[in-house]
Amino acid sequence: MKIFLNTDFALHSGAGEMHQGELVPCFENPARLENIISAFQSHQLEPLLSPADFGMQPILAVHDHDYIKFLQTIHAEWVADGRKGDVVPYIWPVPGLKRSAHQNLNAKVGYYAFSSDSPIMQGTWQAAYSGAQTALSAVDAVLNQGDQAAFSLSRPPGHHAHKANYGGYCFLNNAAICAQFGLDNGCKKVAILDVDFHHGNGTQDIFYQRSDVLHVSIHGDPKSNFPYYLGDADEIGEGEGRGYNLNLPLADGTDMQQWSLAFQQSADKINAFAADLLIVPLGVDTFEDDPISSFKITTADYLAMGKLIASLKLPCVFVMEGGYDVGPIGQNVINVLQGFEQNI
Ligand code: SP5
Ligand code: ZN
Repeated sequence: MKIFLNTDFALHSGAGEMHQGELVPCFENPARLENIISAFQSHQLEPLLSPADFGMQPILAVHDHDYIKFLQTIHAEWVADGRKGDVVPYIWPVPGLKRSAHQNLNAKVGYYAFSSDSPIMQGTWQAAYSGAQTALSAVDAVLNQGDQAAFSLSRPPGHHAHKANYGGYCFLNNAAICAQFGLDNGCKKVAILDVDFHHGNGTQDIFYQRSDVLHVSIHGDPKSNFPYYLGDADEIGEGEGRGYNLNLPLADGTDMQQWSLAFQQSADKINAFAADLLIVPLGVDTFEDDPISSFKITTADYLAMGKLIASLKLPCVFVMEGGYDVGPIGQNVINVLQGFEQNI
C-alpha cells in the first residue's frame, strides 16, 4: 500500500489546551506522527512518499472561501495586533447573539470555531494545506494509478471540521475533501467509514443533505463524549440525504467484540450502497489506554479491524485522524494497515 506523508506535519504544534479545568500540553502533537514514522521505519515497510500538489480547488469544493481566508490570515493578524501566544477563541456567537461576520479579532476567532481545543499558530495553515494534499495524493493513487488502497499519514486531523468551522483539533476536513475529489474524478458514489473514537461531526454535516456520499461513523456515545452536540443514532440525513447517514454510538468501555457488531451494521449499509470508493478516517483513539477516550480496543485487535475493513472489498483510502497514546500509536496504525493488506 502506498503511504503518503505530510512532511509539513510539525509546523502545527499548539502550546496547550484546557482539559478538566487545567491547561495541559496539546494531546494532538507532532510526537504522534514522529512515533508512527519510526514504527514504519523499524518495520521496514514501504517508503513514505511525498505528496503532489492539487492546489486550492479541491479544498474550496468543500470549505467556504471566507473560512479558508480566515485560516490563512488569522495568525498574522494576531501577531500584527501585538499578541504573543497561539490563536484561541473565548467568545462564540451562540443562539441569542448575532451570528454575523465581524471585524474584531476576538469575535472572528470565535465565529469560525466550535471548540477551544484547537490553537492556531504560524504554521497551522501550511500544515493543514499540505495535509489535504497528502490525502488527495492517496485518492489519486487509488483512482488513477491502479492502487487498491493508500494511506495518508498526516496531522492535524480533519473529521471534526465543518464547511466553515474548526474544532476538535481539525481545520480542513480531509475525508470530505477526498470524497468530493473522488466524485469530481469519476466516482458516482463514495462511502465514508469513520472509525475514529469520536463522531465525525464535520463530515456528517458537510454531506447531510446528499445521497452521493454515504457517511457511517462508529464512535463513543456523544452522551458522554466529544463532540457531545452531534452523533446520535437518530441523525439519518435530511432531504435527498435521508438514509445516507448512519451513526453507531457505542457505550463507554466498548471492546472489539462489541465494536465488531457495529461494524457488521456498517458493512450491511455500505454493501447496499455499492460505492466506487471507500474513505476511512482512521483514528486509533479507540485504543484501551487512550488518554481522552473510553473504548477498550487492544493493539492485537487492530489487525482484526483491518481485516474487517478489507472485507468490504472496495478501493480504499485511509486518512489519519486521532490517537493520543503516543507510545503504541505506531504499532496500532500498522496493525490496521497490515490486517487490511493481508486480507485483500
Ligand atoms: C480528531 C480527534 O480525535 N479529535 C478529538 C478532539 C477532542 N478534544 C477535546 C478533548 C477534551 C479532553 N477532555 C475529555 C475528557 C474525557 N473524559
Ligand atoms: Zn478522535
